[in-house]
Amino acid sequence: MENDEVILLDFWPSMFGMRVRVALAEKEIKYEYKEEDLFTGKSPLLPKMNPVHKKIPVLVHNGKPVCESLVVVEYIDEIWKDKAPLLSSDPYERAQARFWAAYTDKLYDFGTRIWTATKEEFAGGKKDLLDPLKLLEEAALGDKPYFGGESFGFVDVALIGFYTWFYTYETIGNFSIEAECPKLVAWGKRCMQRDRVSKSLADPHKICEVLLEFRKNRGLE
Ligand code: GS8
Repeated sequence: MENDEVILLDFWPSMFGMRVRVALAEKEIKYEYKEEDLFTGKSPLLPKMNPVHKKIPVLVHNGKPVCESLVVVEYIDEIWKDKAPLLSSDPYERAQARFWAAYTDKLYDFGTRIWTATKEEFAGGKKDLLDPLKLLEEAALGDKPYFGGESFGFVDVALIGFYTWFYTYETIGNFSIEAECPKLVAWGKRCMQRDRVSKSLADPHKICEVLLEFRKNRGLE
């Protein structure tokens, strides 16, 4: 384990990549970060390591690739199981966590609809994003500090990258997620107080800046 070679193929604003970065940080695993600049093109390594989807993130552990962010996070949790467990030892709690983590994937398309929308399209997109966020807040988080209860875990890892995009969705869509989902935003702030989490994430303002530039270039602003 000590001499393991761990490489992460990633792209800085990716909420999926952020899941893996956070999981590795929680486990205090040293790794080599390789940026795949998806704005300008992929390196030949990416399709080699992920021939099916050709997407980041890919974790390359001792030369062997593991793909799909949630699969990677589970793999990390299993391999480095002695430190900071992310999934519960209880099978039912594990099943619930996997269910909600998979549910967070939905947010990607709804979020993308906001930053690729024309101003006229925002209204519908806003509700499409807020509805699943409200459901996550009410049905999965409730009054707990973290989704799994008292400690930071699998669903928190799955969702926290999306939290860094909230600022972009709100700025471009001109609405407040905090006004609609106060407990969820309080959860995000709580997670950000963990150094291992906040240091692994992209800067929300930088994400927004890049996306506003994209919109300007496409004539959407
Ligand atoms: C999604 C990864 C993904 O969309 C996962 O790992 O959880 N279900 C996958 N990766 C994007 C970057 S994030 O927007 C990607 O690599 N896109 C490149 C492409 O589509 O060619």
